[in-house]
Amino acid sequence: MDFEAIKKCSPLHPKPAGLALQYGTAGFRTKAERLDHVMFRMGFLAVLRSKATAATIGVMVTASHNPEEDNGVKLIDPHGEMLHPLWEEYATQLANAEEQELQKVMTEICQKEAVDLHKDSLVFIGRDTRPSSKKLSQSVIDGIFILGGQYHDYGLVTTPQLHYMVCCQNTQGQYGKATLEGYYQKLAKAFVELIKQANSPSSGDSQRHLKIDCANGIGALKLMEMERYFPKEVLIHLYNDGTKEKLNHLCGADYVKVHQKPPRGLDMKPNERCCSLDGDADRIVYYYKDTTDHFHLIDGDKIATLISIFLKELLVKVEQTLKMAVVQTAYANGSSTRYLEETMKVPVHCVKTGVKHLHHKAQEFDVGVYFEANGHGTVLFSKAAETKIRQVAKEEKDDEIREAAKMLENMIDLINQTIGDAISDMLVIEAILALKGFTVQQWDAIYTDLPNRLLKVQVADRQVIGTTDAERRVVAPPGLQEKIDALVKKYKSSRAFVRPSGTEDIVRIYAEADTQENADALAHEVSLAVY
Ligand code: 16G
Ligand code: ZN
Repeated sequence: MDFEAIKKCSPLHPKPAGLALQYGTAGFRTKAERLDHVMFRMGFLAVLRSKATAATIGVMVTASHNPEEDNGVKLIDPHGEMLHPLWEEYATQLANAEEQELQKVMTEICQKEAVDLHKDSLVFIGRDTRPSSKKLSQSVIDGIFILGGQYHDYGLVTTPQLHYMVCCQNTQGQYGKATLEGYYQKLAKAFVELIKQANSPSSGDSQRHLKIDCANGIGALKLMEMERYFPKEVLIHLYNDGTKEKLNHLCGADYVKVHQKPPRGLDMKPNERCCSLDGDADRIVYYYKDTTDHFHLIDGDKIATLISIFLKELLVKVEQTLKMAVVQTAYANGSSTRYLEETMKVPVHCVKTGVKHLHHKAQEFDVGVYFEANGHGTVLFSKAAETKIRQVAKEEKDDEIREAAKMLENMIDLINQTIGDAISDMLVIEAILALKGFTVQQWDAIYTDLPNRLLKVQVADRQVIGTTDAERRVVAPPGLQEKIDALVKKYKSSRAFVRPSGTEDIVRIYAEADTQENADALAHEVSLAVY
């Protein structure tokens, strides 16, 4: 490592005095103007990680659904998954090291991880549409350059697209081609094949319309690029495309989910199917309003349910021994868990918030469907399941079974298995709705959500709250869980939990009950207990 060069360049990306940041659930996130040194240093870390794994590593510059003034960065591991927890630690140490400590911290990482500095390295870089992202990604490149690493800058891409590129590159093209063209072609081919298997849409209209709120972000650009690959049966209409308004401002998947109301900038007629992406297009929620102007949100739980129904019907025909499960977090609506377990007889597992926990658990099954209620999710197919499905699709003599296997095969190709992907999920959902002849109302009616409320409170130190049982119970401070238990008992069909946020300096409160008034009241009472 050329420490002289590092010493010379590092002051060009100075760390603001006293600033300490943490690599959180989805990397570093804060105001963009505080992140230049972090970006530069993540360039270093990506090179070291690439050498340590002898694989290509990704660096994505984005702050997802956060305000336009924020930014963030996260590293992507070789199979397109989130960064290894040990390296999250290193990332924090490196980001917070004072100038004169940099050499020591880097040497320690190299020693602990036995990094061979003579090895080659390759880093893929991507960024969202924030005004600050271009300059910040240039700082990542500066860091890579100083360590003599190779890089490829994909420029403007969605987060899931960069995860996809990293996975393609490290599997020597087995997962697909590591280009945007390759991504669009793979998804479009699978989507067109699936749509072909659908009978004409139940509405009688030969075209299916979908209105998309793009959160004024990257999703709009990428959907425009992809549109020419779509079959003519599907017509998408883009709103909040970033040409007029600010990123994530009063729109996007997070806004719609949290406020349970439509985004600004999308004119919605009764019973029209609409959806919202978030700022880096890794989340999606659907919604519509009925003829009485009542807003219906179809969140990640209902997406998971729709996908599970579809997959289960096919798996029963193709190969009954394949084990399917759904992975959720504590935020999953109680009605969804109940429907999946009791009506569908699908095992459901609850894990801690954050994609890496869901992804990890879903890997245990032949078919692991995971979704957070906020709309982030995907489906993972084990190697064994994929091999079996492809074999049946090719060799099976019975037409019905072979057709079912072919649908599953196309689903495998259509879903982005590296991470939740709003564009890929949207195509999966559109295909399933078309294949099942479902309207958005029929989908919504699968089960009725329990009324719920999400609140956040500011406390002196959110880390004093310790949780267990996949964040559903608190173990600290003493007495808090007993208070919550007593409050929950006051309401029918109720449930409540609190957890420290992994992305903001706040504590989140979630409550569910038989009526909206009760859910609101319970959430409020729990928030008072937290203070
Ligand atoms: C991050 C997570 C998301 C999670 C959210 C929770 C990833 C890629 N993203 O955005 O999955 O739902 O954090 O935020 O893991 P919170 O801890 O502030 O509630
Ligand atoms: Zn996101």
